Amino acid sequence: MQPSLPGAAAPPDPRVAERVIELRSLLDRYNHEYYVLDAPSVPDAEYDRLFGELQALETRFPDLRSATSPTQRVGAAPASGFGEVRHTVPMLSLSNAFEDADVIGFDRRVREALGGAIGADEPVAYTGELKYDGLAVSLRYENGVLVLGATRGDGSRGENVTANIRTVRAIPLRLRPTGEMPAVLEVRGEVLMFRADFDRMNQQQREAGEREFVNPRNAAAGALRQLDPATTARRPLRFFAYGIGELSGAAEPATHSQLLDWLQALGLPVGPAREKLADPQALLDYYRRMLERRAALPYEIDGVVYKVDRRDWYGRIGHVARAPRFAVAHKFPAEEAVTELLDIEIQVGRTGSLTPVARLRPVFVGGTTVSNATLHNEDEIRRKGLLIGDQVVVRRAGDVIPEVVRALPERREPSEQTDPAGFAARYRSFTMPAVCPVCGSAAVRETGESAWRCGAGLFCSAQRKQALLHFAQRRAMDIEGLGDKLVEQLVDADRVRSPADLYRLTADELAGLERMGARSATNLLAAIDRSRQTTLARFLFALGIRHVGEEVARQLADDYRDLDRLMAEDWPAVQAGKAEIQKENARRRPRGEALSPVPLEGIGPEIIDSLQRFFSEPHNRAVIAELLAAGVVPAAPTRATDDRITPAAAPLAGLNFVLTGTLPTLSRDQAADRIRAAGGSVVASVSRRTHYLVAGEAAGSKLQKATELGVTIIDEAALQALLSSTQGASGPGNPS
Ligand code: I6G
Repeated sequence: MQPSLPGAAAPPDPRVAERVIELRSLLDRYNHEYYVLDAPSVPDAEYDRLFGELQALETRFPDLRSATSPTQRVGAAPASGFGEVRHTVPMLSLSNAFEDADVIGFDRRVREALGGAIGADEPVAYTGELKYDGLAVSLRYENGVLVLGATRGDGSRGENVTANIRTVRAIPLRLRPTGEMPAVLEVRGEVLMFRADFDRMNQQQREAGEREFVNPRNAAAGALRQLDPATTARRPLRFFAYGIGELSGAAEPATHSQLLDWLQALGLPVGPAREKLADPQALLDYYRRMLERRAALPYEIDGVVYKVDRRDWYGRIGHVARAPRFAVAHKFPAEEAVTELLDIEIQVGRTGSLTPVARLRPVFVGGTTVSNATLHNEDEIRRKGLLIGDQVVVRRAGDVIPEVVRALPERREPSEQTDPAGFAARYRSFTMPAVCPVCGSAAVRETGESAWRCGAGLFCSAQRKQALLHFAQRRAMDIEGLGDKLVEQLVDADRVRSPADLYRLTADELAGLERMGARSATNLLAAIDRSRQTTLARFLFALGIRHVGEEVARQLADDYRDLDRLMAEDWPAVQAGKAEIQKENARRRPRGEALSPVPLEGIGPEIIDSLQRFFSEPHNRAVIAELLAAGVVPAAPTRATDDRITPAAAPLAGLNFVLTGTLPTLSRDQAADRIRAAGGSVVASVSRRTHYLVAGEAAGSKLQKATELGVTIIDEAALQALLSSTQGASGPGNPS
């Protein structure tokens, strides 16, 4: 029975009341699919439409209102402060492990505490969970209804933030009925903000000229402490449950993994990467796997948590101070550190972009020593108010290039106010140079672009070096051994001006270079020779055409299958033809008529423009001619349907895939490689021609589009099953 707001009376028409109940249950279901199952089945617009309908009915018939209605999340008026909440079961903190040895020690202490309850060689089973970087809260449900939300505070007393907690759509206002509904259940977990939501929110702050938030954790904490719940409601908060406090009126699950499953069944979001781990070695393996996945997760984590799985052992294992001895947080290396900005230099990129790079006092962060970090562009430097000489926060997350996140102006000494001369001697502002620091050509900033560019193209030796490195990289022509030191020498000595010159190098010439013995020279020449046999896709990617990444190159190769055809293309005509078909399809779509296939789908006007510009440049055509004359053979792609490929070798022949979100074990590149190896195609965007959308965690708009178009959505496990099928697969049926 749902509690009603005071003054509720019998509904005027039973059909209205029925519709209100139906709408609430639909909206609860869609919320659950979105936040708990991570698999939305309707687009946001549909949710908003139903929400609007419910709101309208509740406004017209106030007696039908209910405190647990999805429309009643922002109910309370702004408060003047937060009341205090005493936690009946204390909210514990976790002790930390930093080294492998700490984890081994944790397991040893658990075993010692268990004494005779476990055999000498019998392993203790644990659960591994992610340690989300957010704010711990306790949610009290009475008879399935959320009645209280509190912060952790000092573990014994926190603040009553119920009105704000109610605005978090990931937190159910009512638990889903599953078996016994507990009379009291206190759910413990973390309120956090996803990275993409945080970036979007900061973008809005910037556009509104407001202060930006420092990081997702601070933004989440700040949002929960707003006195006006309407403000909290505008902040995109999420929640993951990881434990319980008080429980009565239902049996307590015997293990922590069962507890997490139960919480999820009750409608609470539980973190996805939880695993049962059999022994200390499994704990360490889990740590390393999660560390690798860290940067790809849609939210920040600062480590993993191991807990003894059997809950009936907790009493016996006990606590030290405020931390349980049956659990430990294994922390990842910090991703942020403070150091000094020594200077700002300019790096010239492959396409001439001039990127300011921070030279830093070396600092250990994210597991390595960092002494350079990108500053992106001059607007970013200005926005962050950086001065050379500042103390700055540096961030290195996973394999991502380190970046300067912000300055710490509060640490500037002397102060500009009290000692302007001393300040000017100590801190300098940065201005973009008017010329390219490498070749001296004028630097230009095109309208609408944030980057300055050196316009000299391949006449600029820095661009030439970058272009050669791009050409030789593994995913392009794959010339092993042609690294930056070598390219630098070859370009500086003017021995290599274009990629075609690489194919004219001799062993004698190479052997004269620094760090190049006769053996390395022979190996390099062999690698250069091997690269002559390549694919059209790799060749197109290697040319370094602006906006033509690997995926686009592959699609061009698939569609044209021949370099001459591609080079002879009339790009403005392609552009016009595409626009015409898209317009016609837009007319047909609402009428439900069959749509015409769009040529080069997913390749937009910016890319087509770039292709037009590249191929109309005589210099580029000359380089291609020289490469072909030097014996480079860009082979047409083998059609998955070619009779040389048997169905067993190409189970995914003729099928189009789109990948989205984070898959549990494969990176998107790995998944794409496997699909292609099995004869399938991977394209960037979802269309009616897509057969499967492979969706992982935090899939976004592609998932929504696939749902709208009725494309079959599968997870990684289903993809693996398709990959391992030896029958010629037929599509799931939706596209023709
Ligand atoms: O099981 C857990 C997962 C994640 C946790 C936890 C956590 O922090 C983000 N934190 C605590 C304090 C406990 N378990 C007890």
